[in-house]
Amino acid sequence: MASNKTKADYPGGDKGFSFERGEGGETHQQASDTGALDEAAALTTNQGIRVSDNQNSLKAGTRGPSLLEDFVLREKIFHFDHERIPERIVHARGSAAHGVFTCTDPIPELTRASLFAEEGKQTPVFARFSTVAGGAGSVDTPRDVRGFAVKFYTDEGNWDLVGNNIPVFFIQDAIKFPDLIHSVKMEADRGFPQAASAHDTFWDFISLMPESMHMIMWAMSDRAIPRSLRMIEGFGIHTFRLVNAEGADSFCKFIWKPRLGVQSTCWDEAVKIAGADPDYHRRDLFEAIDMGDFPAWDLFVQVFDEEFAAAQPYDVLDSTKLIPEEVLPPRKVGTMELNRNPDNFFAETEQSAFCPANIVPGIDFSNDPLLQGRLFSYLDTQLKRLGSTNFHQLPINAPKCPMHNFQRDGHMQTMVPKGRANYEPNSLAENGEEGGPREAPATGFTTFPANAERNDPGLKVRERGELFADHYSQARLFYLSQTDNEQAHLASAIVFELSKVLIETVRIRVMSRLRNIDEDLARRVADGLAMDLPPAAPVARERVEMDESPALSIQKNYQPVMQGRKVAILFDEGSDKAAIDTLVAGIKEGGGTPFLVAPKVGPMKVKGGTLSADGQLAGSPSVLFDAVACAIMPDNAKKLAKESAAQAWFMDAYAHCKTIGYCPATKAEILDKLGIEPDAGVVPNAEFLAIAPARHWDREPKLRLLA
Ligand code: HDE
Repeated sequence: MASNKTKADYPGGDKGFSFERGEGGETHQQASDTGALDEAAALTTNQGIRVSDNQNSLKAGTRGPSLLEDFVLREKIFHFDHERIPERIVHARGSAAHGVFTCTDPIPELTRASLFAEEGKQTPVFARFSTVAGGAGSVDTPRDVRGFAVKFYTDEGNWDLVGNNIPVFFIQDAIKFPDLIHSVKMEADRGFPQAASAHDTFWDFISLMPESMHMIMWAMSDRAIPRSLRMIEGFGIHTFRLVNAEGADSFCKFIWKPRLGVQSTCWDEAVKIAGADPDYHRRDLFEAIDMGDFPAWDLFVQVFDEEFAAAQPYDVLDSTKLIPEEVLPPRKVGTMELNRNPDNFFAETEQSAFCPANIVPGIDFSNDPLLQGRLFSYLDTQLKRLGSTNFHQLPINAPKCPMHNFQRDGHMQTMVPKGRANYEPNSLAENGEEGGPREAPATGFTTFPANAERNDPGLKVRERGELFADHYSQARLFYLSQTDNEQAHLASAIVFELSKVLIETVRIRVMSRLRNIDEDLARRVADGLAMDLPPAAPVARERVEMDESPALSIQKNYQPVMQGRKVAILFDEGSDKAAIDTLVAGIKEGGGTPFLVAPKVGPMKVKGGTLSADGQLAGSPSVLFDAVACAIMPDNAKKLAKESAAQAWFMDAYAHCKTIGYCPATKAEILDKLGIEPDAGVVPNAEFLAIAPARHWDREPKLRLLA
């Protein structure tokens, strides 16, 4: 049968092969391969056999059955059938990039870790950001915690700092992790909802686990709906230990702070982004790096000793507690810049294997029972996912410093060790043979000897530290440290989530816990649900009052800078190019990215030339941008006023409290008719650039009934 493909239809068709249609209609593929085809250009099987025809399987006659001997077909389909590997049970949806960590403020007095030894010392890194609950194909903007995992390829081995964008966690002990994750994932019988915590089983579990209340405050806050992965903080969460060259130790928490500041979306915006661009965060990270706008974070440490720890009203081994920055100011040690996208998503992002147990000399663990459980889990999970104990040999996981030992064989072994020395000690060197590596007592990793607390008799128990029982003090600290607007977002998020909970007793139980955090919060949630407030739940340990921590608020620390922001300009036929050019230049000058939106994408005639849009109006809703402006002629504005995509464009920007820059025709024909009144953030184009990246939250009460 004739194929109707021609050379141009085939990728690589211009690289030496030509596909020609034969006379009379039958196809024959004619390779311009005279044997001189270079190695890279020739398509081969996995055995290196050159493939002459990649379009047709081998058949017994033109219309006959396919033949089993077709090893080209069989190999190709066999490999395809096995392309998927198990996705991560948590953090399945992720995006990653390569970069470099530069030590800016060495801390040799605290740690012998080589990456912190000298100013200017550079260490390659690979960072992967993720959501927790959804599958690998789920959307990027659900309400969820974001994973923030960094692999440092140090010259003394790999160190993985596997953290989140929230400094505390839901549970105190690893033994509860499978329960937590089962409860938040899609429900077991129905397979929904995906990537969402707003359902019965999650809130049922949470309501029965008062230790989760602090984390719930964070998860219901705007932290859980970030604007960009480039604008999230990162936290190692657990207390770790630093050990210096003399063997002296200190405790330490790790914190990443984004150079672009922390910024979040609002809930309505996050929901709409999920529809407009399910890959929103992945695309944002990829495009920023691709255009050379490299995201950067500063790494800080909070360093303390046993005495400090003993003086706090909480246990530093409890992962549901943080150390307020105002109490213990973080100290900067270096900067991470992500500057290279992976070449291949599967080989790098998907196969990257992080493990909190990967530490280097100078860093050690604490007895945090959540951390201790993680030390087991990750290695185990890699074997399941990557299928071999040799997963460390994959390029993305391999250390960049020398690595040799006597571990041998196993599935997919890629190393080819020479000689007989596969055991230690051996005396083969005395026989003139290769003896292999030896222990390094002076420079090798040695575990810090402290075990439990000094006065702990160390009996085997299934118990928690006394202070672990205070579940509410820090939840209250977080809530009270937020702005009024942030508190309203938080209360509204709980109302939204509980409104999706169908079991009434669960809602009631959650409210009974909220009363122990803050009466006002509990009242707002009860009002939002139109339910009565239940009595407060009994508490295991009385709350202590803590000083507010402004560092916990996004809005109190927000710096409206253009750097790293994406700003859209809507235009149409006949628009004034000079006005658009001015806006574009101003956005670029501030380090932002302009994006032209028009009803059509092709080149359009405008006053002063032609312009092509970067995106079509219906496919480029304003939720995808940080701020919007426009330059439209009166007739076109009249036309656009009837277009629902244009109406939604402005209404959403307004409702999401963004800055809107307007031209006279847009104001008269569109904004006025939509009821969008000028305010501090709805301004003529001439005033737009100065305030573009700001969010105008004081507009919100006019637009939305918040709890
Ligand atoms: Fe994880 N976690 N986790 N986790 N976690 C995994 O390891 C686990 C916890 C975190 O981009 C898994 O390779 C247990 C806290 C990140 O590839 C698994 C417990 C924090 C990532 C696992 C926790 C994290 C993971 C799944 C309770 C913040 C993604 C796939 C003790 C400090 C890393 C994998 C990446 C991934 C287990 C709790 C962060 C199953 C048992 C707390 C960022 O091993």
